[in-house]
Amino acid sequence: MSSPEKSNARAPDKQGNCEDSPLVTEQDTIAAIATPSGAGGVGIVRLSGSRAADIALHICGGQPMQARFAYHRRFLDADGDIIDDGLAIRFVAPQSFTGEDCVELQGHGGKIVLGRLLQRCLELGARQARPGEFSERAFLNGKIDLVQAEAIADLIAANTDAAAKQAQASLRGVFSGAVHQLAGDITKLRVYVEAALDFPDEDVDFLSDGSISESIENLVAALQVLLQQAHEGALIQTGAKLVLAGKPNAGKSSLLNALSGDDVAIVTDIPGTTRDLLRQTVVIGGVPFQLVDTAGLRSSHDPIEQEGVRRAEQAIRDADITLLVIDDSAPHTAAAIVEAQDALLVFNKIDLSGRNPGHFRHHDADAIALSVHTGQGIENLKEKILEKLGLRDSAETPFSARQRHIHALREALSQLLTSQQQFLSSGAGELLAEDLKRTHDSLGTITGVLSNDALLGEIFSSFCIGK
Ligand SMILES: Nc1nc2c(ncn2[C@@H]2O[C@H](COP(=O)(O)OP(=O)(O)OP(=O)(O)O)[C@@H](O)[C@H]2O)c(=O)[nH]1
Ligand SMILES: [Mg+2]
Repeated sequence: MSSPEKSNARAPDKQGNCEDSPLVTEQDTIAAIATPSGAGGVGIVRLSGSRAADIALHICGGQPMQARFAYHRRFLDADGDIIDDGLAIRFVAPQSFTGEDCVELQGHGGKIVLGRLLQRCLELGARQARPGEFSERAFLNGKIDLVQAEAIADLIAANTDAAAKQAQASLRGVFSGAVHQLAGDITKLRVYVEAALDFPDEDVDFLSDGSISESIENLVAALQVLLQQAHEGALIQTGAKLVLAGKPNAGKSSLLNALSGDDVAIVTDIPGTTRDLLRQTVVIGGVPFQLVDTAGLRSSHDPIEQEGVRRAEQAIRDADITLLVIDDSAPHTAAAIVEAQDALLVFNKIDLSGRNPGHFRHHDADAIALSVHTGQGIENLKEKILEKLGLRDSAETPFSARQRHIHALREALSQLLTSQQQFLSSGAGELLAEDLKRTHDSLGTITGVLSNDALLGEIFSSFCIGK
């Protein structure tokens, strides 16, 4: 069970406005198997809600349990037959993960045993929990905010060390803390602006003393840093899509094999070997990448190859980063490079062309010279990929984030920049006050200070059951 250090969210009312509303108490008691399906040494059934203790008391043969003590108990069915034996631990509201009365029944990790134990909980009046419902209740009861709830799911889903470490940081409240700090600074500025508007007859003209412009500038800078960190934090969680594109025979499939350290793609010296997209997950610098190998780009009358090229072009449009692989041992023209736009150019086969390995600039584009055959330049390529995505060192990214947070931060930044421009050109405090409020509201959606049922449904439905 997670116990976040910070608790910032308030329970939202029906309009989704959370400030100063009382704790939400759900009346029904939920139950779920909290451990993964399959065999395990221990399996846990979790109960949360006002009847949790009562239901557990029945299952455990009526012997009372003090909160936060582990009791060795027999778990009984309706006829008094033993389903299993194990540990029962009771948590009393609000000192539990969900903020409600909770019980954990820790038995043996078998499908049948846990299924019967859950069934008994349902017979005694509990309801099967929906995916993420325990975390949702923790959020609604103000135990964790939305970022922390999302971090729990990200921590469970993490498949690299960096992703797990950063999700853990968000769960501790590192990201939320940064958002609150920024929201606090905006509040101070709003108070200052409102005061200046309310007392226009004061000797000092607050609106033109320069401190407002300075504060907005500082806020913009802080928001830009947070946005960059969130961008990195999201990429490390979800991974980036990297597409290998280029003319037939350039060595795209060979590079896919080299980066994944596996012989996943067919390589031949026949141009047009790869016809379809081939995907492979590879970790580079702690960041998971989905590598996509594509059909060589050329015009063809073969309908299969035409479709392959169409898919390749679509993959390039969807990519976070594209490597345009060029055969440096064959004649290549600037045309291929123009096509690349902001792709990273990879000049392959330098074992034949004799070019030095490593980074160089080519027609104002970043280029890497390498040889898949000798391995020279491959490390330079990995570094450049991370640098291009703003991920020089994944270990320095302070927290995990999601696309939802990035959208909200972008919105907040654009509102702030608009307010800055308007204020500089007109000096009108009323408009500034309004824009600052909107910026504040955008930040509020991140931690869930402002939220609605649709958003919550979308977030929590993607959780696993029992969390
Ligand atoms: N000498 C040399 N040959 C290479 C290198 N990389 C790839 N090749 C050769 O180039 C040929 C084409 O390689 P592939 O990886 O199949 O090229 P591709 O870009 O995937 O080609 P298509 O699938 O046809 O689009 C093969 O014979 C590879 O062995 C390299 O670094 N040096
Ligand atoms: Mg290929």
